[in-house]
Amino acid sequence: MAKPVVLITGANGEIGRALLKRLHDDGRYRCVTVDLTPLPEKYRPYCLETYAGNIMDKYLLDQVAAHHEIEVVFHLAALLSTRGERDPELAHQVNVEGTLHLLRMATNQSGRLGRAVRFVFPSSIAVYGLPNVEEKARVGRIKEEQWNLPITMYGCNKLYCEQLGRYFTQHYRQLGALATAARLDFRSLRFPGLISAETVPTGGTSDFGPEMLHAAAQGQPYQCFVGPDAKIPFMAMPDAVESMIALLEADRARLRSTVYNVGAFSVSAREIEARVKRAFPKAQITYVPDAVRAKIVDSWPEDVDDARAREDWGWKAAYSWERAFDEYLVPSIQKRYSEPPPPAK
Ligand code: AKB
Repeated sequence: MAKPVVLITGANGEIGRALLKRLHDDGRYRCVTVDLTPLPEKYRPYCLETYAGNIMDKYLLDQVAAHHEIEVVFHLAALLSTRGERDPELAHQVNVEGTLHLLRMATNQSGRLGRAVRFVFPSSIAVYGLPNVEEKARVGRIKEEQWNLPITMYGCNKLYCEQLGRYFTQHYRQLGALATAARLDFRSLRFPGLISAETVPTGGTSDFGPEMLHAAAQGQPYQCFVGPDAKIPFMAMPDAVESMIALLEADRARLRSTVYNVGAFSVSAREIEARVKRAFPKAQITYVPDAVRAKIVDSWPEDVDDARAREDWGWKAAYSWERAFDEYLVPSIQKRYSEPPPPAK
């Protein structure tokens, strides 16, 4: 039997590259990618086909769907929280209208295939909006239904798209001839801040964690844009990728929800600094909080309660804070920055 075709949007981003490599090593899927920017040479052999284009381009998406029997979508393309505050309308277009195009395309594809296309959507802790740091400390590990009051456009977009996905899965076209056609199978995870040894994120507000580490590893000084007590949950990139695959492959009948928190560890900027300095003693880290970005981080929960994901599909992070640093981040990052850069193309 032919291996299922997986469509990855935003494949050239942080999560996309890690996911592509993981799926390639796994060997059970064939990947088709869409990203605004062409994939670097290194990642092309991992793909059946790559498209450079915009998810706002419905014609492009129809073309992709016409050429491939897509059975799975990982819709990763998004404008993150800080970038979204700089241009909220653009964030809405990309994050909401772009997602709507993908949901429609995948729904049509489900109809054509006669079975539900599985649609995996990374949501975020940005969907939460705590009113102040006292409430944040009081709540501690937040449950999916608590404080769904985001203070960023990105958070609003993610929260709404979770609902759109649920709607497409359960209710879309409930009237008329298509009422009984195969629907979409939408599954989403709320990610904490992600830390990768291979890539530095751009446009996010949880970026202070990975930026601090990557700056230290390159011997560069770092000015942290939140105060030392700012605390949110984080996850190592390999766990983020594993969680998406585990949710994709979970038995539908066991899923009680279309939205799941996934957690790993929770640390403050000061704790990251201390750990970074253990690995890179010459690191120069100062704190120059940016009022808006610090406020966004303060509105995000200190930690997430991921009991539902553990119960429904057996989620458990492999990387604790110590293990993430000792076995993944520090060794990989040291290797990465000691290697000569790849030749310019
Ligand atoms: C961001 O900072 O915007 C993202 C997120 C927490 O979803 N990394």
